[in-house]
Amino acid sequence: MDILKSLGHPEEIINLLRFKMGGCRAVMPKLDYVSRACCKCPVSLSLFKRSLLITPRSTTTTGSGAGSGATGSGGSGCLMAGGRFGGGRRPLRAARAAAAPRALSSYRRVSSASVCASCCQGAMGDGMRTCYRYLNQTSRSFAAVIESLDGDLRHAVCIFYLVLRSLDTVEDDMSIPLEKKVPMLNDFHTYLYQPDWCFTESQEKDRRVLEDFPTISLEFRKLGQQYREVISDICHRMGMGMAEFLEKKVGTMKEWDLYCHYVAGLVGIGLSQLFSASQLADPEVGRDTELANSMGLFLQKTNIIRDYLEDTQQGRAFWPQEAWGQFADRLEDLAKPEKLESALSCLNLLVTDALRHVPDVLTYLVRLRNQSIFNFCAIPQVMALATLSACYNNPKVFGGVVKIRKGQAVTLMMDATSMEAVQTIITQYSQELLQKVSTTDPSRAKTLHILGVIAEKSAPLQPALQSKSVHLSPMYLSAAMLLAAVSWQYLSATVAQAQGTTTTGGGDMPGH
Ligand code: D9A
Repeated sequence: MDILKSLGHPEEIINLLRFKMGGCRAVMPKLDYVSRACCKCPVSLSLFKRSLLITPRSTTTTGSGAGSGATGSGGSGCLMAGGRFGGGRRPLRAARAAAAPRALSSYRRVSSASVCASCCQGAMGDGMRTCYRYLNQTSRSFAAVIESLDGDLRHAVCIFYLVLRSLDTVEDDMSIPLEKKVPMLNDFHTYLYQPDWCFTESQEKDRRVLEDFPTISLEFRKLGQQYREVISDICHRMGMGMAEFLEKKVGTMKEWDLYCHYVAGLVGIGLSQLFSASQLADPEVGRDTELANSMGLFLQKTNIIRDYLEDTQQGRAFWPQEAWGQFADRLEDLAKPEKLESALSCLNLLVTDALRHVPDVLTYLVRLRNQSIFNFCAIPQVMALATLSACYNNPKVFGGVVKIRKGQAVTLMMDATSMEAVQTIITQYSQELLQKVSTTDPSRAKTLHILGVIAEKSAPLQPALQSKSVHLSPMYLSAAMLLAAVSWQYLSATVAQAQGTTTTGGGDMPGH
C-alpha cells in the first residue's frame, strides 16, 4: 500500500491522495494560459490550479504558447499507473512552501483559461491521436508531461519520442542478428522518409511502434521543416553510435560518456534544438550542446546504475570496465554476497561520476523561460537525483530493484515547477547523500567535493527554506493525514452510494 510506505513523509500522503483520487492530471503542474485556450469549453482538467508562468516580467522573448497549440490530454495512460515507482527512501519537505513566495513575486501570474481534453482532441487527426496513444503505452509517466508542452512543440516532441523509442527497440532486440541490426541502425533516419517502412519481426515489449511505423513517419513528415531536420539528424547520429557500440564494450569512463552521449546526450541536444526552433526557448538553449548533453548523461547514467541487476541478468553490460575492473574480475561477480563491499565501492564511484553532471543541469534549467518546457525538463532530472540518492551505497542495487516511493515521485512531480523549488529539492538530496557517505569509501573525497559544488550552486534560496520548515513530528502529521484520507474515502463512498454510482478512488482522469 503506497500510503503506508509514505508514513513518516506526511507531505507525500496528501499528494498520493490527490493522485489516487484525481489521476495523473490532478497532480501534474497546471498550465493554463490565457492565450492557450483552444476551445471555449470551461471544464478544468485539474483539481488544483497551479498556473504560474515562469517568465520574468521584463522578458519579451517568450511566447507563451502563442495561442496556436491544441492542448489537453489524450490517451488513457497515466502517471505511474503501472507502479514503476514506489519503494525507496527519505522525505522531501517544504520545497513548495519555500518556492512559492519568490515565484509569486518575481514571475508574472497568468489568469486561467482551462482547456478541455475531449474537444481539443477533436481537432487532432487520427494519426496524431494514435501517436499519443503509443506515447501513453510506452511511457505512462512521461506522456502527461509531453502532452502539456505548448504549441506545435508538443507534437514535435511526441513524434521525436516515438522515433527514438523505435530506434531503441531495434537496438535492444537481441533476436535481430548483428549483420541485420547494424545496417538497420545506420539507415534508420532514412526510414522517416519511406512511407511504407515497418518492422514486424520484433519480440520486444514496445514492438508496436515498429509495426506501425508508417503512422509515426507520416506524422513526422507533416512536422515543420525546422523540426524534421533536428529529428532526422539526431536519429542519424544516434543510430551510428548505437551500431558502433553493438560491436564493442563500454571500457573506459570516457567510453561510458560516449555511449551515454549517443543514446541520451543526443536526445538532450535534439530536444534543446526543438525548443529553440519553436521559439519557446532562447537560441542559446539549442546552441549549447555541452549543457544539453549533460541533461541526457545524468538521466542515462542513473538508469544504468539502477538497472545493474536487470541488465546483467539479460546479458547486457553498461557499467564501464574501468570502474568495475578495480573491484572484480567480472561484472556479474559484483552481485555475489561476498563481494558486497567491492560492489558498493564500485556503485558509489559511478554515482559520484553521475553527480558531476548536476551543476550543468542547474545551469541548463536556469535558462528556460517557458513553464511547460521547464516542467518537462526538470521533472525527470529531480526524479533521477532521487533515484541516485536511493541507490547510493545501497546493497539492493545488486539484489533487486531500487525504486523511489510512489508518493515521493508524485510529490517531486508536483514540486519541480520553478527554479527555486528545484534548487531546494537538489539541496535536500545532496544533504541526504552527504549523510550516507561512509568514512571508508574509496571515492569519499570526490563525492564530498562534488556534493560541495552542488550545494553551492543550489544555495541562494536555502535560508528561506529553513525558516519555513514545519516543526511537527512527521509521524503525528502522517497519522492525522491517514485519518483524513480514510474519512475522505468513506465520505466519497457514502456520497457515491447515495447517488447510486460507484467510485473506484483510483481512476486516471478526474471527473470529466
Ligand atoms: C527524454 Cl524525447 C528521454 N529519456 C528519459 C526521459 O526524459 C528525457 C527520452 C526521450 C525524450 C526525452 C528528457 C526529458 C526532458 C528534457 C531532456 C530529456 O533533455 C533536455 O532528455 C535528456 O529518461 C530517455 C533518455 C535518458 C535515454 C534520454 C524521462 C523518462 N522517464 C521514465 C522513467 C524511467 O525511470 O525511465 O522517460 C518514464 O517516465 O517512463
